[in-house]
Amino acid sequence: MLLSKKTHLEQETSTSNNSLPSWDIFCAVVDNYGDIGVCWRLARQLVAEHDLKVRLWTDDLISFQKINPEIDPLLPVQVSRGVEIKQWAESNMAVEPADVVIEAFACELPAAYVAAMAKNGRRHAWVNLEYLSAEEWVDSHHGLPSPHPRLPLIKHFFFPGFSKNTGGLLVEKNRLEQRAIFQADIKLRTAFWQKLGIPAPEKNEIRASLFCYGNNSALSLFTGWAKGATPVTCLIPEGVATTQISAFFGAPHPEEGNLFKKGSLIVRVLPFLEQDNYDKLLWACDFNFVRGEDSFVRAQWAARPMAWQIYPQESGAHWPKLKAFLSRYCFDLPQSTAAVLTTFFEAWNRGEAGVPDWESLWRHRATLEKHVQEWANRLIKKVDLTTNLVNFCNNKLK
Ligand code: TRH
Repeated sequence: MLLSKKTHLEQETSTSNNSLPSWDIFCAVVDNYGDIGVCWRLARQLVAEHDLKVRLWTDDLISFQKINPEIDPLLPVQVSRGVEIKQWAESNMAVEPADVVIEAFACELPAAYVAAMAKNGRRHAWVNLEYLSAEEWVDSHHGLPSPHPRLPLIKHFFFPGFSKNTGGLLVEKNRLEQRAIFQADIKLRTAFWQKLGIPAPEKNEIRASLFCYGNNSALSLFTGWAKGATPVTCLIPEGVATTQISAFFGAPHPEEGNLFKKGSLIVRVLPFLEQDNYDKLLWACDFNFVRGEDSFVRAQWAARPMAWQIYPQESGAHWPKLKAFLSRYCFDLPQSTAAVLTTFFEAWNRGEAGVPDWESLWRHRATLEKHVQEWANRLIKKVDLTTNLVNFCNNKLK
């Protein structure tokens, strides 16, 4: 018998426990993939680990499809990994609000939806999930209320962060154990490279992933790697650093599947990977260049040395955020390593020519490799963001 779409959806999502609160997550994609990247991780963790019924509303299914190939950008409603995914469009909005409503990154809920929350007489937990920052002020702002100016509703601010007074960081249960198994097992890693159609690394090769914003420092990095004595394979997702790849290799339109070689350096252009496979890429590389918010957090769970390009803000507001992170991250490092790492991060973020100085940084490889393990083990001791958020919202519903 053919099932109607609605019945089919109900069946697919019906495994969630009906006595638990329902969740709506709203995600407007400002640009790039971080907004949907964070919301997608949160949504599927709520379903997989907390057995909750979750709707994820987004206005950009095309970006979503890049990190989750199951998504059909033409469907107004669909289910993936037990999450009901809804296109955030006027025509799709006639719904009863969920018990918990997450407004990701101050994306502003539809007025009619907010009015319905106020009108239906039920209690709602309404949370603005903020961007991640390592700055100290986050501790005192996490959890603060913001009463609606007209309606009997209170929105609360929920801040991810690095200290135990914040909402914590997104991390799935057993993720670090899975990573450790993967990193210790050459067969798993070889199978992963095979799946990507890439040979496993040579014995003394350095393998790096590179995900950045338009960054001219990449040219200096390529130059240093190409001239160096050690073979380097740099894996870059399609659409990233294309200007720099073009300029360095004289390739007009670098695209997925391309391989470029100069001296000791090989650059391979990868397709965008499904989010869990991107995690594995970070686990499998010796060094990861990451950016924004979500890849930055995943690189920390990967426990591999990394460099972060923070999302640049016109006013320069990103610099104190970068410094705040570095002061936490470098706290336990020997002074000489901390100094080299800080210089490297700052140069990478300024996009300067001539720097960053890879050679100097890599001399500290052993110290960095030990440090990133300890850092990840320390961070994981704080409760994960999703569990914190579930507890926070359950309290607001009481
Ligand atoms: O794409 P980003 O630059 O996103 C940014 C930041 O979130 C920034 O803070 C925000 O203000 C801005 O968007 C609007 O970088 P980020 O945060 O690392 O997000 C990338 C997502 O894409 C992340 O979830 C990982 C995922 N990804 C894959 O799933 N596969 C891939 O191959 C790659 C390269 C990334």
